[in-house]
Amino acid sequence: MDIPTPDPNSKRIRTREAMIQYQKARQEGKEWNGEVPMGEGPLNRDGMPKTPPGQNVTDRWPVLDLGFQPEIPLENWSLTLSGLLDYPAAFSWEEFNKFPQVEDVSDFHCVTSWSRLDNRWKGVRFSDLADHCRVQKEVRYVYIKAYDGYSTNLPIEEAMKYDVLLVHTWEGMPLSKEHGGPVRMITPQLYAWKGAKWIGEIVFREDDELGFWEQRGYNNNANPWLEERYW
Ligand SMILES: Nc1nc2c(c(=O)[nH]1)N[C@H]1C(S)=C(S)[C@@H](COP(=O)(O)O)O[C@H]1N2
Ligand SMILES: [Mo]
Repeated sequence: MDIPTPDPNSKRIRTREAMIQYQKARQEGKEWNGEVPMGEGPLNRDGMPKTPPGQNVTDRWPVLDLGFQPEIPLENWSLTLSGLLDYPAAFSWEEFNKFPQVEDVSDFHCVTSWSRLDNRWKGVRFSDLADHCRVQKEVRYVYIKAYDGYSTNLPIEEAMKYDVLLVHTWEGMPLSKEHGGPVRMITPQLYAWKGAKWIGEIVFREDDELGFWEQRGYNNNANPWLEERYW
C-alpha cells in the first residue's frame, strides 16, 4: 500500500493548526497575536468571527428540505430518546414542554453559503433531555431521525454544547412547518444540516453512522469556520 505524506504547508493543514492554537490560547485566557482564523466581523460568544468564511448574510430565511414537509399534529407528536441510555423514553408534546424552557439568540449557517444571524429561539436544551435519560459512558455519537425520512449524525460532545437546542419557537412565534415545526434541532456552531427539522428520534450510540447528506458527500465534521462543507 502506498501511503502518501500530507503536505504540512498546505492551506488546509495550516488553517487547522492556526485554529487549534487560537482556541487553545483563548481557553487558557492568553493573549493572541496571530490572525483570528477565518471569517469576518466581530467575534461571536465562542470567539469565532460572526460570519464564517464564504458565507453571505441574508435577512430572508430560505427553506431546504427533501421535497416533503410532514404535517405532525401535536397530539401525534413524540420525541424518542433511544440507544445507550439508562432511561430510554418517548416524550409527548406535554412532557417535552415540562423540560426547562431556554431562550437563546444564535446564528444559522447553511452549507449552501447563506447565514442568518441573531435568530431568537425558544426550546429545550439537548443536554437537558440527554441528562434526564442518563447517557451511558460508552456513548460517542448520536444518530438523529426526522419525520420526513431525513437523518443526521454528530459526536456526543457537539450535541451536548450549551447552544444546541430543540426549538419550538422562533422570534416569538411557533416554529412554522416549513422550518421544521413542531420541533427542530439547531447546531449554531456547525452547519445547519446537522440540525434536523421535524425531529423524531435521537439514538445514542457507540459507533458513528452517516446521515442522509453525510452519505452523499457532506463533510462529517461540518465546522463552518474550517469550511468543512463537502468531502
Ligand atoms: N428533517 C430535515 N431536516 C433538515 C433538512 C431536511 O431536508 N430535512 N435540511 C437540512 C439543511 S441542509 C438545512 S440548511 C437546514 C435548513 O433549515 P431551514 O429550511 O429552516 O432553513 O435544515 C436541515 N435539516
Ligand atoms: Mo443546508
